[in-house]
Amino acid sequence: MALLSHLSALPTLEDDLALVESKLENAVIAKDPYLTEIAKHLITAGGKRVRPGFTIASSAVGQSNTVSVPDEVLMGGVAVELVHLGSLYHDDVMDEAEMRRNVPSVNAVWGNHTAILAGDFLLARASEIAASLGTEVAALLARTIGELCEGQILELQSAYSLTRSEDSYELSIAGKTASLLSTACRIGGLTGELEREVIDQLTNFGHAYGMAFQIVDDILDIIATEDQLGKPAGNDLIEGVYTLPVLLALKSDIGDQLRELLGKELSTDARDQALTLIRSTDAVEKAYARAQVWAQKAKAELESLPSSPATNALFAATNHLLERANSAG
Ligand code: GRG
Repeated sequence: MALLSHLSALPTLEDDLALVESKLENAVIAKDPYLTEIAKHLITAGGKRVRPGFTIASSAVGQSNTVSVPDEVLMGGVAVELVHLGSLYHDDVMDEAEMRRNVPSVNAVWGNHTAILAGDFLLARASEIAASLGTEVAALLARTIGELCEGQILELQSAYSLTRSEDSYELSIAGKTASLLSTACRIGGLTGELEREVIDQLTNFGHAYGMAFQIVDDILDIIATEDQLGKPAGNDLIEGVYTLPVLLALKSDIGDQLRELLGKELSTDARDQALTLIRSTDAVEKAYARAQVWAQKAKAELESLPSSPATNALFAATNHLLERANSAG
């Protein structure tokens, strides 16, 4: 819960997230206990719950009193986290990942076919909950699932490409990551019945935060230690996913040396050489500056929102994001 545990600005968040937790477990009960166990696997494994946290905080923007949020908001958070979970089940199949949230991945335990179907089951439950929250929420979540797929497909299309552009990178992370964070906030605003203008500002906040979030994640893959990541650094390089720090390093003095190593499958030795090369440039610093620009945009949206404990909590979350990248490595 590292990203949210410091959100003392919103004292009710912890209790609300505990309610989300039991609602999540209830939401994935299937007729067959076998499917229930698989669908619960990553829920009980943990996760930061950033998205439901943002749904809850967004719904409370402008409220001076800190009371627990209504059930509709909590269920909105549950629907968003279920989509996130479904995408992780599918992502781990695509990456042949062995671990997720510090436990063996669903595909590693039950195989690819079961992992895909269980991921579909989570999306189905998310859709059912979204439908109970109204047509607008249902349509929004459906559109967001489409955006996740579009972002991911774009990333696949440029796998191992040394000519991947920064624009293509941005478009991909907008779809695969920022869209769901933005929707988490929008659903908080919608289920909290906030004013349209505020809902739009929260949506923009979530998008900008999500862009910074993914850039920081991509920086960590280059600079963090295996201990900090729970997996070896440079995993994206192994998968041929060339993220912003890599694209910036390709433009630097060592660009030609890096190009020699990349563009194909990598041995662990070649990955380590590539990491050393990238770290020797100012690419990480430049990528961090880009994350800072998005974080500033996120905070600018919050500045025009009514001040409240929830607004302060979203501010704190944005600042904490940048500290994460600063303290790694
Ligand atoms: C079926 C919805 C669906 C999508 C299919 C596979 C796919 C298309 C999209 C993958 C999207 C993806 C995994 C994006 C990465 C998002 C991301 C930054 C994940 C890590 O999020 P955290 O750090 O993880 O919030 P925890 O475990 O804390 O929840």
